[in-house]
Formats: sequence, C-alpha cells, structure tokens
Amino acid sequence: MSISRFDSIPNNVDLSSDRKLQKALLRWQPNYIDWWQEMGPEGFQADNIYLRTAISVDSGGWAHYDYVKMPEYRWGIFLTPRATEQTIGFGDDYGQPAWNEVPGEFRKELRRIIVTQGDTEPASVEQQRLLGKTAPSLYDLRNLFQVNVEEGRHLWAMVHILHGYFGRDGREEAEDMLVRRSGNEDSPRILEAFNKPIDDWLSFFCFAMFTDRDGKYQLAALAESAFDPLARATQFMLTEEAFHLFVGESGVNRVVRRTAELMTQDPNGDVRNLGGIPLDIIQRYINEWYSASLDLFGGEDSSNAATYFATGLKGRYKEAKGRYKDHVALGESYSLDRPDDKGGVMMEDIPMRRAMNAVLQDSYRNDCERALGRWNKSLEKAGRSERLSLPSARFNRLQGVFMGFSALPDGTPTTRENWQRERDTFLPTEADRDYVKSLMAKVYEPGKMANWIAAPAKGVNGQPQDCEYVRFT
Ligand code: BYC
Ligand code: FE
Ligand code: FE
Repeated sequence: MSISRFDSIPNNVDLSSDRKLQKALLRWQPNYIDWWQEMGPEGFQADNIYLRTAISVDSGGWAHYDYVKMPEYRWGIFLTPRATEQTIGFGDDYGQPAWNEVPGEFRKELRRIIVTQGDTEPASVEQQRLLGKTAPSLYDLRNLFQVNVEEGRHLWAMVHILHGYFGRDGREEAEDMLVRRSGNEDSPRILEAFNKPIDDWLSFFCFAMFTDRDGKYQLAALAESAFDPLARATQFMLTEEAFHLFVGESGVNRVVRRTAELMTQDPNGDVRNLGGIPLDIIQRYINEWYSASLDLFGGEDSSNAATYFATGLKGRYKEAKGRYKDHVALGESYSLDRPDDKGGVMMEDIPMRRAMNAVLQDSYRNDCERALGRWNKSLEKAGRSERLSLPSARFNRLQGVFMGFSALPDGTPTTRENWQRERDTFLPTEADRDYVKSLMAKVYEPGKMANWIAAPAKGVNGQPQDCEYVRFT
C-alpha cells in the first residue's frame, strides 16, 4: 500500500501528521476495498459513474462531480469545522467545555452508539447490492450508486473515530464492521431494519424515505453530542444525507404521479392493466417501512435514552438551534401514549429525560407527514380523490411500548385474531411483492424511464434529462 494512495483520501483532519492513525487506517483500507468488491453493487464495479465526491468542508463548494469507477471512489474523512471552542449543549453538564477525548466513564456507551451508527452504513449497501440490475433509468441507477458510495463514506467517518479515539478495542470494532452481513443468520447487522431485504425499487425508495430519515434524526441527535469529534463527523454526514432523503421522497412521489396518470387512463382506474403500481400496494409499503423505521428509535420510554441525555452523549433534534428552552430537562414530563393492561391505550406522564427517543420520533413523524402532504398534492393535482397516510405509531411495532400490540393502521386497538385476519390489507403480501418485482426490468437507455415511474423534474447537477450517467464498459 503506497502512501500516495493514502494521500488520495481527502480529509480535513490532518491525517498526514498523525502516524499512528495513518497506520491504523492503512491496515483497514484494503479490507474495506475487499468488502466493497464483495458486497458493493454487483456487476457495476468496472463502469464509469457520474458521482459526487466530498472534497472539502466549504458549504459553497464541498462536492466535486465527475465520472469514476466505484472501487476508485475517494472516500474521505471530514469533520465540520468549529469557529469557537464548543460547550456541552444539554444534560447534567450543560455549559461545560465539550470533550475532545473520550471520557473514561462513558467510553462503553459512546463506543456502542458509534458502532451501532457505523454498522447501519455498510448494512444498507449490502441490502441494495442487486438493485442496479433492475434500475428504472440511468438517472436512478446513478442515484443508487451515489447513495451507496456515501454510505461507504459514512462508515469511514465512524471508523475514523473508532481508530482515532478508542485505541485497540476501536480497531477491533472497525474490523467487525466488515465482518457482519445484512440478513446473515450467524452474524447479522445490529438493527433489525438493516437485515430486511431490499429487492425492488419501491422498497428502495421507501427505505431511503423512511429509514435514511431515521438516520437523519439519529445523526442530528449525535451532532449535538458533548463528544466533539462525533458531533462534527455526524454534522458533516448530514450534508450528504439530504440527497438520500431526496432520492426517497422524490422517488415515491414519481411512482405516485405515474400511478395517478395511469389510473386516469384506464377506464376502471386499474393501473395493473397498464403496468403501474396500485396505490393500495404503495400504501402497504409505506406502512411496512414506516413502522420498521420507528423501531429504530428504540423504546419511547427508555432509561438508556435518559442516560444518554443526562451524560451529554445524545441530544434532541436542533437542541442547540433554539428548538428547546430547557436544556437540562429535569423538571419536565412527557405525555406518552401507551398500552393499558386491558388491550386498550392510555396516556401516562413520564419524566422528559426518559422520553427522549419519543421526542426524536415526534420530530421525525412531522417530517414524514410533510412528505406525505407532497405525495397527496401530486394525487390532487392529477385530479384524484385518493390519499396516502402514515400509520399510527401503535401499528406493527417490534420495539417500544407498543411492541407486539395489535392496532389497525389508524391506531384503533384490535384483537390479535382480527389483526391476523386483516393483515393482508395493511402490509405487503407475497402477491404484492411478486407483482412489484414483475415490473422491475432494467432501462439503461439515456433519458428513458420504466413505465411504472414518472421522469424526475430535473437532472443531477444541472445535467440534461438524457445524460449518460453511467458509462458501461
Ligand atoms: N433493534 O432503551 P432502548 C442510518 C435495544 S439509521 C435492535 O429501547 P435505546 C442509516 C437496545 O440496544 C440510524 N435492538 O433504546 C439509514 C437496548 O439493548 P440493551 C442509525 C434494539 O438504547 C439508512 C434495548 O433494546 N443510528 O444511519 O435508547 C441507510 C433497550 O433499548 C432496537 C443509530 O441508531 C432495535 N431497533 O435506543 C444508512 C444511532 N432498539 O441495552 C444508514 C445509534 C433498541 O437492553 N444508536 N434496541 O442490551 C442508538 O442511539 C440506540 O442504540 C438506538 C436504541 C436508538 C438504536
Ligand atoms: Fe449514512
Ligand atoms: Fe443515508
């Protein structure tokens, strides 16, 4: 491994002056490349893709666009710069100087949070590795790869912190990031949603909409952290994350627009006759991915969350930007919707600090509702009266206070038997998945779109609609 290769890692952490960190990253890098070759997008490693690469932290010009082969992508390490010394923005040590090293007493918790965050990044690349074969256009193919290489960079960001601040156990955790595999029975990825297959494009768009958006809120909570290197790394990750969310939200919107168009064309409003995706299937996919993504917030009533807040590890969404007045949150309470012991629901006041996962979930839900509003606007504009909706947080949960509870998508409690009987109207069925998969066929001609999805409003980075985003070799 030559030093010039190492110099090709763009960074603003002065890597060239830290020999020890250099050595650790140099050892890890070939394993990462091996992992990328094995688990990255299958069948496209030799092609030239029109990709964005982060090259600096300037808000004006942080990204560079050019054709690159994915294994040669320059995965860099960037921390958002600070103008002044940072202070802790919340919790018991509110106002004290932020940490530039890991405090011994929180080392275990911090490492766990960083490992959990880092693990999701390669997991998503693994989940999406076969999607390129059925891309609905070159534009979408390129966007998929853009998301994939940036998730790779997000792994680099967390591995840099593990190597730079956690010594030997950090190095071991970094190795393990490349050993676990999404969906593998013996060594699965850590969080459940990252072990679910993503083998059609509607799932991919829902994942980027709902699951990457959990990523946005988790990263935003970590961007408030008292551990300053983590706060700065996650802050920069958020600049890339915005594009992933765009891919998801606009992707679903384009499917909805095309469906509405086809509904109007067919005399019976049945888009299957015309090769479109019916709205009820889209709704079931929304129900599935939204509920799976809520589980990623952890329990709504959580002693872990209380500890993370008290110790300054994890804050609330825009904690420092003035969203909240009381940054200590000791005297407050949160009114939590939860099951009672008779199969119904009740409200219970719990201490605010225990409710921090629920508070983050609330910010997330508002954001999702805004996107749903846009999709419904598309239906309205097309002259349709049908509407899409988000399921209740009580619906279909595997984590949190509603874990295992039986509720309809609108939140009405029901019996287990009734839920089972009705299940196929709420969640994707095998037939739904088979139908959606039957529509998935590659369209690689510049400017052309598969029949089930509308064209995007504009090209990437000012490119024309018929740009050859992927040059096959
Ligand atoms: N699955 O107090 P609780 C992204 C465990 S996505 C499995 O309820 P806590 C991305 C928990 O570990 C963002 N286990 O929750 C998106 C605990 O275990 P112990 C990823 C779970 O700890 C798309 C017990 O249950 N980032 O970036 O407050 C593409 C009780 O925990 C789950 C992060 O997640 C679950 N869903 O919160 C690419 C940030 N939920 O202690 C990338 C880092 C809970 O009893 N992670 N458990 O053994 C965290 O901050 C927290 O670990 C969680 C859980 C928010 C995940
Ligand atoms: Fe990410
Ligand atoms: Fe992402």
